[in-house]
Amino acid sequence: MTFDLQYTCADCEARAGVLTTDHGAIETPIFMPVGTVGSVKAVHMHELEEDIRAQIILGNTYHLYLRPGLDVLRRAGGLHRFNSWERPLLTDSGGFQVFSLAENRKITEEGVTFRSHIDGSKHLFSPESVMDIQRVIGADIIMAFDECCPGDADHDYARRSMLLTGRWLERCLKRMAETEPLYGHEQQLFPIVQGCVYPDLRRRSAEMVAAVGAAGNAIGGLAVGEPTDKMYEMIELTNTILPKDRPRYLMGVGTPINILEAIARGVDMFDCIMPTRNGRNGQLFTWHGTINIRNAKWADDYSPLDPEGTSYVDSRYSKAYLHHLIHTQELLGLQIASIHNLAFYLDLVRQAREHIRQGDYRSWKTAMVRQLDNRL
Ligand code: PRF
Repeated sequence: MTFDLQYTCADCEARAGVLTTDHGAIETPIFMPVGTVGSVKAVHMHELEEDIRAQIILGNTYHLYLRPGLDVLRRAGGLHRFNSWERPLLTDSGGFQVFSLAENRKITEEGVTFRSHIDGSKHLFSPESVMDIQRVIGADIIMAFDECCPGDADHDYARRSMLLTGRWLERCLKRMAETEPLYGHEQQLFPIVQGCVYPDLRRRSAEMVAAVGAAGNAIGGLAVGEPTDKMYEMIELTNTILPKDRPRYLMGVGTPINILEAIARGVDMFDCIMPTRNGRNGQLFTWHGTINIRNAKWADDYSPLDPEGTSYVDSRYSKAYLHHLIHTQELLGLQIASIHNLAFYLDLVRQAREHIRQGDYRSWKTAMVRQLDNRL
């Protein structure tokens, strides 16, 4: 895996590069649609490739381990073959989902025991088992097993949690060194910086992560209830320590504005359920702000969904039609909204990349943030 940094901004930390994996290249900054169980909800691979122009998608270790399970994934030849996505894949480690979804969680030095949110069955995730599971899933980029501590944790809890994540990272690295990819393509482990909103903890965690010399690094534990300004401050601080010549992935963030602000602070990769989940609830993202398509004001608006949108749904369907589909709970409504929002997020990072290349990212970002903040 290589990362070729092509352009850097003179007046902010934004950068544009190319991350090359055995399944192809990713132009950064990039947004990665979330395909939790191996499918991006309501969206076909063909639409992801041709219309949304996604370059990499995400899967979740926690969900894939529970269903379809490792036997099926192994026999299928890994997730790329199982879901027919031939471009790059990234899997999250379960170090977040186990905390947000599983029941009866118990954290020990060894790992986390939990009960499945699906059938109540009991499981243990450890750094070693999570590396083994991610070998079976076979994503190009796999994430370290971490504890994402809540945004309102006190310093003592956050410190102990960050240090545990550090010890788990050592065990992840050891397991990776002892095992081989199963399907002939390279897999790279990205470590995750934690430390909640405490600068001393963030600094220490980032130093531990930087010392690993990984192919890429992630920033976790943000957008979990802390104030937005704190999030930006932690991103800035962390990126003074993480190596400049490796991609930086901000996990689970965020709104279009969050993404533009984080790019200005040196982040290269993003994922978030917001475009798909909010889309299914009728929230549409546009360059002029967000639309709630359920609102009565759209019932009689026959103009195109988004005249500036880049996907075919934007010109083909009207606002009134999508309003109707969402109100009648038609499956097509979920599809149209998801395609629109994902195409918008990919367009957002493509435009960001173009402005970094042109050298006017900072001023463009300031103007866009003002526009994106509207509710239409
Ligand atoms: N850790 C992991 N996955 C994550 C997060 C984290 O901290 C977050 C936090 N925003 C989202 N997804 N492993």
